[in-house]
Amino acid sequence: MVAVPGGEFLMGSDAFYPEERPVHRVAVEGFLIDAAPVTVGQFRRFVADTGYVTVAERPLDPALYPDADPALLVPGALVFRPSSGPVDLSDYRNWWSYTPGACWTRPEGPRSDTYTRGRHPVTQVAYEDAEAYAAWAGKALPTEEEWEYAARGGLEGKAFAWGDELAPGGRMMANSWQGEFPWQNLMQDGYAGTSPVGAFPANGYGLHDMTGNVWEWTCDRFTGGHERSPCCGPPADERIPRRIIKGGSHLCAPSYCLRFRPAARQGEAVDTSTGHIGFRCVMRAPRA
Ligand SMILES: [Ca+2]
Repeated sequence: MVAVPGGEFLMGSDAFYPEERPVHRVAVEGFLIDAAPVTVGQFRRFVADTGYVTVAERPLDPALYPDADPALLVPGALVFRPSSGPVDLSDYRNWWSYTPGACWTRPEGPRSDTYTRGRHPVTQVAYEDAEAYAAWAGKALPTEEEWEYAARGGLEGKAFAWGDELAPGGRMMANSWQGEFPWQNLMQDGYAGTSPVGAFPANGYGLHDMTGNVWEWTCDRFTGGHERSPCCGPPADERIPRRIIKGGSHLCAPSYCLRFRPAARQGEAVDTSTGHIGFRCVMRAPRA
């Protein structure tokens, strides 16, 4: 883990999406934070130690999903599938599909695996899965304020975790999506999906993959009412509580969804597991 010194910072951004406004000054106490998202390998040790079964691996209770097709009430998760060409960008179903059998060991469904992805961020983890891992590790999930403060790496008011330029000197600084979403993934950053943690430069605090690669759960409830960006997944079901996710992912296309930035935020339903959401943990000093 990396020690992040306490201090004040400008949180949010007035330059991008409404849910990030207004910029406001926030004070944060020092804390420790994982240098990278929790990996598949680390999550594997947690499951081996505890026998934990993730939300995506459990049967769904029909009482909780009265409107759902019973055929879909089987264990599974949301899987991204690129379209074969341009599609209606307002309909998430053009690239997201609920896939029976998809889970953290099989992120794209039963025919996929993670044998070569031990150092990639774990995905297909719902909020309570992240919480359970954190508790096992003797850690906690970050608040949104802690997360954004850490992601900024000591820079003040910059668009990205490394400054204001998207690709300084032509260098890709995070795993996002280059090309036309959701069909043309040019992979100028070298990766079509997730990437091994640490494949991109660390920020000013020595933290890797704070932005891009996978969105990360925070412990803060999302109470805003903004329209969810369809690239990030299904629209909110008001009956399901939401938590704030931060950092954007390998599916963030600058032409469509410029959210691999410290200020970017979305509200994610706590029961959602997808291939572009993971998490990292923090440790706080005990209060006297
Ligand atoms: Ca990429």
